[in-house]
Amino acid sequence: MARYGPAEVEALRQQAESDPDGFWLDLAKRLDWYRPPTKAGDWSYNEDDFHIEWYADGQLNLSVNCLDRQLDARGDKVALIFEADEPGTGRSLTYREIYEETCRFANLLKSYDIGRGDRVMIYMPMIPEAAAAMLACARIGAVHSVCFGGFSPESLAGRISDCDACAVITADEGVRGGKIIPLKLNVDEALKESPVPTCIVVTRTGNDVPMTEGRDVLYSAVREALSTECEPEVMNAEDPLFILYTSGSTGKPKGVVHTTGGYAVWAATTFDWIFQPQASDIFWCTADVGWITGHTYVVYGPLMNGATSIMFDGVPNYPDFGRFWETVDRLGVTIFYTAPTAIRALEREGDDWVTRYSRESIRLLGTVGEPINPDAWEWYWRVVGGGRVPIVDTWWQTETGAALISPLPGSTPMKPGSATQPLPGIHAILVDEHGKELEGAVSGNLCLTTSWPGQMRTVWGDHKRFFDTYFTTYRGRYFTGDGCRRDEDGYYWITGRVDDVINVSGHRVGSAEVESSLVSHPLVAEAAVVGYPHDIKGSAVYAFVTLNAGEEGTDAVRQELIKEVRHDIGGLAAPEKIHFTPALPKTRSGKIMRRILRKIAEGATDGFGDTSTLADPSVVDALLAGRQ
Ligand code: 6R9
Repeated sequence: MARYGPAEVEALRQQAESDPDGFWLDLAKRLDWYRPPTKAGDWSYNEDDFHIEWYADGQLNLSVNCLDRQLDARGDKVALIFEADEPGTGRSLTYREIYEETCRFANLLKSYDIGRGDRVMIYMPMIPEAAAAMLACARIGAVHSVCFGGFSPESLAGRISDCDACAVITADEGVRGGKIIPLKLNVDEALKESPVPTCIVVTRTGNDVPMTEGRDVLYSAVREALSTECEPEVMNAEDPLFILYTSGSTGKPKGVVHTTGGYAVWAATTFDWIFQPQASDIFWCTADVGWITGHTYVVYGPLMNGATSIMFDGVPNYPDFGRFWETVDRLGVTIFYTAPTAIRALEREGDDWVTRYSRESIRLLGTVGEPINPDAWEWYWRVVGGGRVPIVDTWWQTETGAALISPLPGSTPMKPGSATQPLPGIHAILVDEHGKELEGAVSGNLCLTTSWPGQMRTVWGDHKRFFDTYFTTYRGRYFTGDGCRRDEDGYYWITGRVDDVINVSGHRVGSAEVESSLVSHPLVAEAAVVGYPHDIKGSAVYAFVTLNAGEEGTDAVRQELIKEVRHDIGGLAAPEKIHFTPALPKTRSGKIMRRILRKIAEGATDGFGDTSTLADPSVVDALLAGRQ
């Protein structure tokens, strides 16, 4: 039975409205505090008084809430199941084991004099040591920043220097889809550009990797000697917990900062509300810890709730397209949470890959990362879920820390393709381009009018950028960057990004970043990048490129440019299409008219709207002629 049935959810909603402080303080009671907070939120989105704080007088340690706190009741319960790339070759760690591993890691960090407020970069595969590394940072008050293993050395270096990390934790190599990922070699390359004094290397494959004397330490060589106890630091609720870099519509990736107390409360609460974990659940969120979904719903949310969480280090199509469902049966997965892009990719391969497995253990399905088209939703519901289990479509962002719009299974009726309604305490509105709030069934830009505990607190090193990015488009409101439709039942249907962020397979790619990578190539004069609809990826990267005079846009140049983007950012940002054009459509003031580029990328041949402000309207014809 649902713990949050319609009556309980209604009671939460009512309390959130009638007694917000009491509501938020009650949520904080699910954690262990050294000093319980007496204050809930204290915030203002206005420029003259801009600040966001939650539970400011509370003190806690997040690793204690994930680990120590669980030891008495469930020390021998499995906390993490490592599901390795090669099916059946993983291992499990109990709460006591991950506690001890975390303490060892924490002691190792401390031996290098790493402590409160220091930044530690984590560049690892999805192995339990990645979680231990994160939790170890939380234990000693260091701020972790996880960089997804698919990002290039260049991207890693940029992050290391932006947050001035004092150490990197990595693995010798990763293994995904049967292929080796040279993590340590990548780190070595990154460290040439952005050196750090300490690099800890965890063994994953055991293959030889170069080690730099005095800087690199092999974890397996020192592990035994490290104590399995480590006194946790007493952290203030507003002390930073982690930095996670994410792409925005301008410039380099932003270091999104989350703090300890508010993030912990919101991650723990939403995991409980949305997944309603039972003691015997085996929870599988397929995300990598390099993304916010991995932080909140692979590591912190499940562990704070004493759940068993799977860390999946593979891909959906290895060794074959049945991987997810074979694993579900083998591990007895009860809750399965993945991205629409994976669902679409699997749907295309046919039902047989799914139906040859029983999947009878599954009681709840979830999606996250991008809008799910009703067709894919239906397939997920009918074929994967056998038409018998609810689907939670959870809308949220790196910036929001945890889910904000989502059904609560058992009390929110579902509609295929809709993330349904804001969670209790969350105030979502739609505004027009002038910021006027729109009522009723309508489409607009999605904003939040009030703060919530899991809200990001700043952009690392650039507080002004935080304010400018999120609070100036519509004064006094947090703007999500998403477009959204609300229907007559008050349900929200996210339509996707309305800014220059491209959501590729549920991962954010900034147009500006790809453009700056392209123009760094010596042959390129100018580039403009937009997203266009893609069957599997949701959106894909479409690059319009103007080469230097006299250069020819050959296939070889195309390959060169793709290589450049892979090198500068990583494979996921690589353009799917490169369209060479003698010129880009610009206004007389020199602004690129992306609206036109988006239309062309979508395949339109007319209907470009008003092109009279273009400096040279004939550019559009040239663009159409140059389409591949
Ligand atoms: C958690 C995460 C955030 C962007 C967000 C939106 C899109 C996420 C969604 C969704 C429709 C959902 N998004 N969940 N769109 N329905 N259920 O994905 O964070 O990587 O920061 O991306 O993803 O466009 O603004 P992040």
